[in-house]
Amino acid sequence: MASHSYTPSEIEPAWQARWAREGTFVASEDPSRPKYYVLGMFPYPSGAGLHVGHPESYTALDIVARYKRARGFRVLNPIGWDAFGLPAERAAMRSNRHPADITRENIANFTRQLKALGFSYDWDRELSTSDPSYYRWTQAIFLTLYERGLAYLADVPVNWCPAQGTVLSNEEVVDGLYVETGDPVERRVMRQWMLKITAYADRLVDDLEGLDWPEHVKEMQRQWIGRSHGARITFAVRDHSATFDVFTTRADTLFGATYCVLAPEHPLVDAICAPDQREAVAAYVAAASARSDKERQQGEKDKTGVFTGAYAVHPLTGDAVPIWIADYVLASYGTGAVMAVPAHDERDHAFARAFGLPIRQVVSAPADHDVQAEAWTGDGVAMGSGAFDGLPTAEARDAITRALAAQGVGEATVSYRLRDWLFSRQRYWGEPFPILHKADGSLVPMSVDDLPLTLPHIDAYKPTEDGRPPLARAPEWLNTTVDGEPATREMNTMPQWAGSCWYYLRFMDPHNERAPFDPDKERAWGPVDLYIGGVEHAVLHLLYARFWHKVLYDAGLVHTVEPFQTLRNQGMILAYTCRDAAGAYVSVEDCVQRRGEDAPFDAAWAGAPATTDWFVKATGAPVAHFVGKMGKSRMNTVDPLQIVEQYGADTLRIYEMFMGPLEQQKPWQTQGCEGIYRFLARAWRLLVDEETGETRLASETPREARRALHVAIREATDGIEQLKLNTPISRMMEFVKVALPTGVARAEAEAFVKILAPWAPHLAEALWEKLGHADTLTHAPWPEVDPSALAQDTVTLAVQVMGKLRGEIEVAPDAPEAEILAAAAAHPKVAPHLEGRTIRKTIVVPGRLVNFVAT
Ligand code: ANZ
Repeated sequence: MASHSYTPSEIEPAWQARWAREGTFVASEDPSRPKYYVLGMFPYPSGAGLHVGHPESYTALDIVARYKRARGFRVLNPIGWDAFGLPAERAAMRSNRHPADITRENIANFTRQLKALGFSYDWDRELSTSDPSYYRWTQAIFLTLYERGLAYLADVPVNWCPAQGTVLSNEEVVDGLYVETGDPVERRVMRQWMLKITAYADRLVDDLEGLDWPEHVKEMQRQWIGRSHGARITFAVRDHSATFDVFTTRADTLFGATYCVLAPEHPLVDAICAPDQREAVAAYVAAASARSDKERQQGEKDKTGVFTGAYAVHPLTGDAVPIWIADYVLASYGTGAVMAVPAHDERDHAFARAFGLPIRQVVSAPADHDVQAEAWTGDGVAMGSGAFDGLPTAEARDAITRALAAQGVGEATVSYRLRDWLFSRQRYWGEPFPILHKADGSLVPMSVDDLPLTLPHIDAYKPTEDGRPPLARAPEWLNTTVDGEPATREMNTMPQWAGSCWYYLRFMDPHNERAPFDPDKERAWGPVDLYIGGVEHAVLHLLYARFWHKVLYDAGLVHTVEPFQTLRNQGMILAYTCRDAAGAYVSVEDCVQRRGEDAPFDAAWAGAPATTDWFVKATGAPVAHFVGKMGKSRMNTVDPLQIVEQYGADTLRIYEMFMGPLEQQKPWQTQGCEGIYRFLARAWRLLVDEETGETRLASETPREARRALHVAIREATDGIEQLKLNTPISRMMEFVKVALPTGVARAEAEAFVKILAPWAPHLAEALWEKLGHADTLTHAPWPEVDPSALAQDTVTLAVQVMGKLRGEIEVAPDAPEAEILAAAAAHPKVAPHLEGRTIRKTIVVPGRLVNFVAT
């Protein structure tokens, strides 16, 4: 090896140290410059450390950050830790160490790893949600919500996991089991903190319009909120003072309502139940309580239910309508009661068939459609509906709603699937609630000046023997006084979502000790211009953060209605995986592919079916080889630091981008780093004489090299602007290949180093230094494309006869049409096809093709 060859292990740590020493990436607050705020969803500092999936979005964001600096922006590119949460608490339980200690160690490990990758973070702004100097303000923002009437205590049915001693969110429960541990989950009514996110439902839907987000993410949010326009209709109970409301989107079908259904949890169930039905109803309600909402809605075909013995009065006809209880009606949606129209609703149809209830058609259906056999759910014209007969569905819906409103028994209304947010957890490692309970049951919020309310030390991080949350283990903390009277603190803590609801705001002003952030700083930096994270956060994190942001907007603390202007998702990085005949995972590195003789690692691509010509090297036992998720238990994770050691951080960064478009899933293949490394070593040799270490510059740049460079500048610029960060790498590779034999002059050398910098910042800095610059290239202006350099000496045109490709010609880019046509017609493969024919028409598409229409 020549003594001055490309050596990332020397270049990279040196430049990382220098950037840190010189504060190169400390965010400039210079108001005369435009701002740009890039943010990656901050990591949870797990015990496993970074894997190669993490740097994907971080590299993309770092490329944008470095580009924007070169474009004269002041850039905010911060990093922090989403540090509260269950895994640290579980690790604490296992080892009986404080979760804060475990978290600190994990953060130190993540920090070391991230720093080795050369991201241009402003480390001065690092924050951790579990740090009292941070969660003090999470508590303060909770008080803002409380003061605005958006936080309240309520007795709510919750998913209770006895084994973990905590409630779980609906998303954490699948088939009655906690997804993380497989422990059974039951439903219980418990007093919990709720946040009134439903008060923001409309704005959370409507404001999606103005956001540059992937459409599927917006749609998932809309679905989650589930806004539905319909009517509320009041039914009186016959021989009873009670009434109940139903929610329907099809008021036009009111005359087809042949029975009503209350959810098993509906408050009227007991009151209206006929004495002889009481026992059956009670048994049904008890059985239903064991089934989750999801299970209840799934049993499409086998509908269950029970008659109450009571009847409702039809609001327009006065007919008696039997009232049933059935768990296909959810207590938590609409009003928890429906008018059932079996002729026009599939669920009602199945139920009516099962229980022999009448099916009455009130909307015209196609002639061959029999509503007794199958519900007609489409639109039509009202029939069997008295004065409303003949009205098309939409009009009938409005007319019937108006008629009901006139009688005071109905109105147009909107229903939402979104529920208020259950905001407390029976856990230790979360933010304590800054609220005191007095003996008389009243609540006293703490003063912001008394925050943070820090977590007490406890002897074990698990629920008490009698099932109370872990904080019940700290009685001296729990029992306190307020205004001289005894009071107790909350035993619950906030969910992990809390800290991530506003961290992007704290990054704007991370050391503020008087407020969560200074509104002036928010005006200077907000909103986040580019936010990147995994699609798994498409709903909850993004919805919760948008909700808090809007509350802060209403409180006058932030100046935009939305926190994240542009959002992109990164695709998951997959990994080649091996499993033996017994189904056990085997490390890919221990396996080999054999086709007759030993073959090197195969370049099979994503989506390829499992191949079976793979074997364990040591034993020769066959294994299945396929592309799957990366995970420790699958023995296929790749440690980024190992790649850094082997090839350098610049190679890792480029490989992460070179694998494919950001949003796509793609399999990691360490061997792919080889080619990237060779490219970077070549880029080094383009500008450095490896024998002497001297800078290598030509007096002039050959035309082809200059052209390749400007193509690369164009692609790099457009690529970053559009977040297409893989293709510019190929253009840079082409440039280096063309330029290497001759070398390039200073102007081209500098321009190349500048566009290389976002992808391979260490190498670029080292080359910039070789080119004689004393300062970092961070603020060196981004190069402009020279259109004249892009011009080609000749262009290739396809020549067609009657649309059929017959040959190709090379012409000057500005050749006159007559010349092009003459050259095309004379082409030896074209001429025979024109012989003896008359040319009726000629088509010339400049730069692309010539077509002769001949008969
Ligand atoms: C009568 C009717 C007739 C209905 C018809 C539909 C078709 P979306 O669009 O999702 O809002 N519904 C109302 N509350 C319910 C609850 N708590 N549990 C289960 N189903 C409920 O759906 C609204 C429709 O879902 C409502 O309109 C109601 O059935 C049912 F031909 O009322 B409809």
